[in-house]
Amino acid sequence: MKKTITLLTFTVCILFGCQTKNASKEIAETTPPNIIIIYTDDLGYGDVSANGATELQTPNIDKLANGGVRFTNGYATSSTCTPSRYALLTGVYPWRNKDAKILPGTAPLIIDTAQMTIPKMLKTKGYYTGIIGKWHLGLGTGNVNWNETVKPGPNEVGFDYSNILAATQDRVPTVYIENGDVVGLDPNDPIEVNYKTNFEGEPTGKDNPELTTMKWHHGHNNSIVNGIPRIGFMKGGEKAKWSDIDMADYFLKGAQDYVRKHKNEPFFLLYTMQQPHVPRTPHPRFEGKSGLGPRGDVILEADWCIGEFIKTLEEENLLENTLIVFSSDNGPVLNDGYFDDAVEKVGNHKPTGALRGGKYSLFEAGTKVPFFTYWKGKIQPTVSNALISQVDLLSSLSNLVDSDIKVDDSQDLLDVLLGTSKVGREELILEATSKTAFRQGDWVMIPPYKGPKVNKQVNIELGNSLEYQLYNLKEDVSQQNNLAKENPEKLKEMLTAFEKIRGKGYTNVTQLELK
Ligand code: NG6
Ligand code: CA
Repeated sequence: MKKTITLLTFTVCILFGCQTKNASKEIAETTPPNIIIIYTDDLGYGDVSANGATELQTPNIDKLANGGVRFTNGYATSSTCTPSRYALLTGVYPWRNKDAKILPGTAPLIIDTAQMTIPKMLKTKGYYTGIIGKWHLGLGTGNVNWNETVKPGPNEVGFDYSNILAATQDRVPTVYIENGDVVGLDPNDPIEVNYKTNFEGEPTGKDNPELTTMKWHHGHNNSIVNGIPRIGFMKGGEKAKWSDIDMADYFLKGAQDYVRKHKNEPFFLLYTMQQPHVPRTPHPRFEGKSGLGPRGDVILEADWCIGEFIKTLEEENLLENTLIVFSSDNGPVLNDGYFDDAVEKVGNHKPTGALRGGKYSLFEAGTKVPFFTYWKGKIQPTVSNALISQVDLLSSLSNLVDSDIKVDDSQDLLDVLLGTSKVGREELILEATSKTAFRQGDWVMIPPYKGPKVNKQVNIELGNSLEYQLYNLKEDVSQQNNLAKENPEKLKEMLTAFEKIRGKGYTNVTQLELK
């Protein structure tokens, strides 16, 4: 059908000399474009100078943001990692999958191998697909034996190539896994991982602080690797353990090698960077460079990596035929479990920008993240206020490559991604540790939830309240004025629309407790 229309338009244009063209379709004519998603970990809306940061400069990320579409209403689906990554890859809201929550390193794969994913969709169109970086979507089916090929994992849900860290930089196993195999594993020194009990005789952050070079603040007091106490216990695999300070370079090189190797075929790359998640371990080249402590330093490091990566794309003449999407899996946090000066040295830097909340929060800073699309010579630089979510990538990219695959929660917003339309979604469900809120137009409604108002350990407001909350983001982007009481009509309208998608039984508050 699409082809017939294109042919018709083409014929009509030859006959009558068309001046106006369907912009996004014309863009897609340079088919098939390579597609790269650069996905950072815990980078806040305000952590990027293109989004207004003044205390730290991110010139390479800015190049994407200012040379493409810079979204001011671009969302991760969740304010934590696993659910956001799940939705990005599958086009399904994370709250539909009860397992889509922060996973231990031993968790089984939470994507059904029969489920549609971005890489699977792209493979139907002849793409080579790869992921390099953080995974955190579970591996195997239960008891993983890390000394054999670990599966199912990324390669079973659509990736031809994978080189990943299993969960997070602060969780064991602290090894890279390439196409299911631990990189550099010595069979005589097998790896064992346990999240409940330690292995006899193995030191821990809790009992052996003298062996740590980074101190834990909350959690993070199990096995010690490279002087850093982690979450979870691990034994063996000495030679295979990653070097934290070299991780950024390792993944960058992987991403560069990947594009060089696959430049002659359409490729997809999901480059999932570990920065600025804890533990923040900048390479010595970046140590002290931001003046904001290690958190700022690793943001500079990530920005540098992106610059080097773009250089590679330029050198290989790939930039004109590659769509780059840049985003982050959730909002920012300063102290996420280690004493690393993130709080002490933040100074005037505002990782959340003007937004309320942060990582783990139902408030805006939890899910509204840096979101940019860049395609040299194809996307015209613009700022877009259109509402868009990472869950929309599957159906939008599907349209880009002329595939018919669509997933219900994922809206086809290709024109919005390419900047030729500024009409985004009408509504979006936002999620934070299994609690959900609702954005519609300029409004956000947060239903009542029991729970602490502030997560004291990370010092972030979570959005819990026994009252309904209603904010008009156009007038109040910082969510300071709860309009629920003075606007009962709007509240009711939002609640009805929310429950139509979300169903009932989403809150832990009963009618009696409502204020
Ligand atoms: C939390 C960790 C935090 C971080 C987070 C996952 C503790 C006390 N906190 O449980 O440090 O690892 O999980 O972050 O252990 S995420 O970005 O992958 O969702
Ligand atoms: Ca994250």
